Amino acid sequence: MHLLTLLLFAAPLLSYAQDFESTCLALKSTLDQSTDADLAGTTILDVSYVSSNTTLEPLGSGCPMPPPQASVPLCRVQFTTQTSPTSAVTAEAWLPEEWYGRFLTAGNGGLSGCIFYDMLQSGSALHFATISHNAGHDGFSGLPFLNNPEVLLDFSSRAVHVSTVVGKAITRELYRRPASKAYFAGCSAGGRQGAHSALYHPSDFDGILVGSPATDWNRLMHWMGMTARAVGAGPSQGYESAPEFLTRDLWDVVSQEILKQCDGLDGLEDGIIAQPDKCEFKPEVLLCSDADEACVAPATLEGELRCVESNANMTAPCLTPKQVAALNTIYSPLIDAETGELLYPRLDPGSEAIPIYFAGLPFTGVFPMLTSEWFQYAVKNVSTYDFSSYGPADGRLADEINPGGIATWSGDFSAFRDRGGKFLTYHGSGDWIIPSGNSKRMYELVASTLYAPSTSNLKEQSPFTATPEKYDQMDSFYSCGQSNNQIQRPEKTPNTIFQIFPTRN
Ligand SMILES: [Ca+2]
Repeated sequence: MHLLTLLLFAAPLLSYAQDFESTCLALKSTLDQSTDADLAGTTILDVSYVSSNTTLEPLGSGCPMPPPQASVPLCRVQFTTQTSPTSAVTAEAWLPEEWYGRFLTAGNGGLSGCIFYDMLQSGSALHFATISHNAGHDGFSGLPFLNNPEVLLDFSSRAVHVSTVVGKAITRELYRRPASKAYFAGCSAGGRQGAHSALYHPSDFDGILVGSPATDWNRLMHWMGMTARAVGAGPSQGYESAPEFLTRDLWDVVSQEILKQCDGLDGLEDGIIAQPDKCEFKPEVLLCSDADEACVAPATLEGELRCVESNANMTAPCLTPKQVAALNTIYSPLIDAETGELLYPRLDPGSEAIPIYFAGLPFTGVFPMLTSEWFQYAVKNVSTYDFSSYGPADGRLADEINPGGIATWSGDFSAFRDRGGKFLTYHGSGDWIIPSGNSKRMYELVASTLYAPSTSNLKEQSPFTATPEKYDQMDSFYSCGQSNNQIQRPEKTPNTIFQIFPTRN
C-alpha cells in the first residue's frame, strides 16, 4: 500500500522533472525563435539542464574563482546582449526547477566584470530565477574602460538594467509566465548598482537589498586614494620608508589603543566598538616619549629622518609626530580645503584591524588599485599616470567628469517609492573599504529629499522598521562576502540598517 502510494505520487513528480528538463533543453530554440522585443540584440550562448550538486565551468575569463556549484536542479542559460556597436553584457540565468515565481538580479563588486556564481547558487537554491552578469567586461581590472566609453557606460549604469530586462524575458519563456516580483541584491559596488537602479530604472525591481553601498562612487575612490596618501602610499612598492608609513605591528598598536579609548563608550567593555561615531581617537598618547622639538616640527630632512629613527629605535612601539598627524587625518572626514565641503566621511575607528587593509588597500604603502585604475582608465582615460602627486585636484576632476554617470548620489528615490518599491540597506561599522558614515550620509540625503525622518529623529514607532540605534548591537552581518570564520574580529563589526521606505503592507 505504501509502495503504491509512493508510486502514485512519484509518477507525476518524475513526469514534471522530465518535462522541466525537456522544456529547458528546448529553451535555446524557443529563445532563438522568440519575437519578444526584450530579447532583441541578445544571443543565447548555451542552455543546459543542471542536476543538483553539480560542479560547473564558469563563463568568461579573468575571474579566478572556485568552480561554480549548483545545489538544486535548474536550467542554466548563458547569454550575451549587445549594448552598443562596441560593447556587450554577458550573463547567466539560473532558473530553478522548483520556482516560487520570484526573480533576482545579483550585483557585482569593485571594478569587477565577474559573474557572481555564489549568488546564482544561493538565489536558485532559494527558488529565485536568478541572474548575474559581467557588468560589460571580464575580469577584476578597470583596463577595459580605457578608450572604450561604451564599456565604461555598461559598468557605470547600463549592464544591470539590460541584463535584468533580458533575464526577465528568459524567465517568462521558460516558465510560461512572468515573475510575480523582482528583486536586486548586491554589496559594495553591487550596492551602488542597486541604488542606481532605484534612482534611474525604478521599474526594474520591487525590492532592492544593498550592503555597504558604494554610492558617491567618485568621492569614495578619491577618499581611498587620499587615505592611502596620508599614510605614505606611493605609486609603487618601496614607500614603506615614507615618514607617515605605519608598519603592520604599529597598526596593531594603534588598533589596541583605539579599543582602549573607545570600547567603553557604548557602556560595555567587551572588545566591541558598537558606536564608532562616538569614538574621538587621540593618537597623541602613542607619541614616542623622546619625540623632541626637532621631530615635532622638522625643519630639515635630517630632522625628519631622526624622527623616523627615533620610532624604530624605541624599545616600546610608539609613533612619530608625522605618524600621529597621519592618523588624525584619516580618522577625520575628508574636507575640501578650499570650500570647506565635506567630501567623504572618515574611516571608522576600529575598522583598521581588518586584514584586507594590509593586502593591497590603503595601509600597504602602495596606491590602492581601485582608485588608481578608476582614475587612470575611467577619469583620465590614459594608459599611464603618475600617482605620486595625486591630490585634491584629481578628486575634483573625477567629480566633474563623473565617468558614465557613476556617482549615484541623489536622494530622489520618489519614482521607486511611489511604485511601491522597498529599499533596504545595511552597513557594517567595520566595513573593509567603505566608511559606514557614507550610508548615514546617504540616508540623510534621501530623507531630506523625500521629507522622511532624519536619523536623529527615528523612533521605534516610526514607519521605518529599523533604526540605527536598534541595530547598533547586531553582529550577524559582516562586510561583503565575508563569513564568520573568514574575518579575524567578527564580533567587532556591529551594523547599522536603514529601511529607507516604510513597509506599508
Ligand atoms: Ca564596547
